[in-house]
Amino acid sequence: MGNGFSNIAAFQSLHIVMLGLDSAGKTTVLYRLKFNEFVNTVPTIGFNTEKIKLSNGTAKGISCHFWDVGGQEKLRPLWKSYSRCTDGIIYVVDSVDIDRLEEAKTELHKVTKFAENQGTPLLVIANKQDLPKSLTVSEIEKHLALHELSPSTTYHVQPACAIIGEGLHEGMDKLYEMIVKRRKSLKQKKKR
Ligand code: G3D
Ligand code: MG
Repeated sequence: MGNGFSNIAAFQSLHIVMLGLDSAGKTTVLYRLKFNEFVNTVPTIGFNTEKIKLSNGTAKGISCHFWDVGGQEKLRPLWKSYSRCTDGIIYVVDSVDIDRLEEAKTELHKVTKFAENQGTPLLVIANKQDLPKSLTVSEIEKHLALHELSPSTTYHVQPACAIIGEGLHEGMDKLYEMIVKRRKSLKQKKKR
């Protein structure tokens, strides 16, 4: 029996891709989850990858293979191949970089429209909530026009501060729940 979550934990690790504009905080999120401490980052040229066993919340014990792909414009063509057929997409946004939210929106909508990403659960991390004038979850949701995403894309927006780790485990729990739900519904569809 159980809640269905343990089934996934037992036999595999999840494949998660982390995307977002350069300097949004992706690499800080990655190493915060990996080492549970702040790691000073340098701009990512290419990608970083880490296998991480989540240590908190409902998703505790779940192994995830994270791919943190560079967000500079010249690296964004890589996003398509890295996001293909993943279990979940994490999209990190700098909540104070209002000038680049339109660009962040365009890039996010591009990624979710790829045929291979249809229905892949999306966790938006509204990062840098520690900074003054950071936008709220509903403002980020509006700027990114999340309501315009395909109805098959389930999403959650998580306020966070990656440097101290606040909000990251809550966000991972939400992503995990969405992944489990999707798997269940795909399984049921197959049975029919
Ligand atoms: P990226 O991988 O998305 O390109 P990084 O982004 O993880 O390299 O982070 C870019 C900068 O944002 C870093 O600062 C990092 O410390 C900072 N940062 C990441 N998360 C947060 C946060 O939650 N709050 C604040 N205030 N800063 C954050 P530097 O100074 O090294 O460029
Ligand atoms: Mg980086």
